Amino acid sequence: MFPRLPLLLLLLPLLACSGNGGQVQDGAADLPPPDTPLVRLDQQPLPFEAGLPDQGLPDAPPVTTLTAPFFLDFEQDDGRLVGTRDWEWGQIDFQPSTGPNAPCDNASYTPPTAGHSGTGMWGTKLNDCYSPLDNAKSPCSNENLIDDSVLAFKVKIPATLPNPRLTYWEWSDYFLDFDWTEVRVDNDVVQQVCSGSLTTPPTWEKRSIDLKSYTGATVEITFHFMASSVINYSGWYIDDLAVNSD
Ligand SMILES: [Ca+2]
Repeated sequence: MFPRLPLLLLLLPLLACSGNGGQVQDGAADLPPPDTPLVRLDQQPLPFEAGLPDQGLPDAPPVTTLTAPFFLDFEQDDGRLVGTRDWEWGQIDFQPSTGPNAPCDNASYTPPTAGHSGTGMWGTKLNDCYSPLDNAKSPCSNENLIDDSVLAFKVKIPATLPNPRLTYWEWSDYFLDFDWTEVRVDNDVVQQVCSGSLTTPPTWEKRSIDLKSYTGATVEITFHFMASSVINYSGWYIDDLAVNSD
């Protein structure tokens, strides 16, 4: 019935005890015992996490739930945000690679020289132009969330917090509208930069998004970066992020 499967794989369902349903999966030998919780109670996985391993990418770690009000300058740590694909936390160290197949396949890129505060930030790669991931497809229409570069966190917005807002500073240097960005709250699009033109030369700019309709809720906020397969600039950078009262 399964002529290509090793004999051991065929025997594993018979040998397995209850707890994993007898399913055979890659890396099964590395899994913790069935009683070990895989996710802490205050953490939940990305909604698109399940799609990542199939594409050969590492599992995204669980998303931590923060409680508003908070402010993150990303100087000492990553703020417990989670980034997939090109998103990196740290200091800018831009040393663009060169050559016809290098991410920076042109000279029109202007990375920040420092964070909006200090030197720490999140960015779609901190040492090179962003990757030609070819996940931009249709500008302004995000048809496939699974292949985006996603920066994510969850936030509990207490009912006692008046006029809650998401604020952050961004440095935007990408090739509209082949490359574009959007911000989502519980997968509702609350901001898109997908047409027109960006500030030239790029500079740190403040964004502010009203979260009043989410008062009293715990929501997941995600920053989505989409890149075409050609002409990459330095990228999208986020610093000094807060959810607080305006
Ligand atoms: Ca900073």
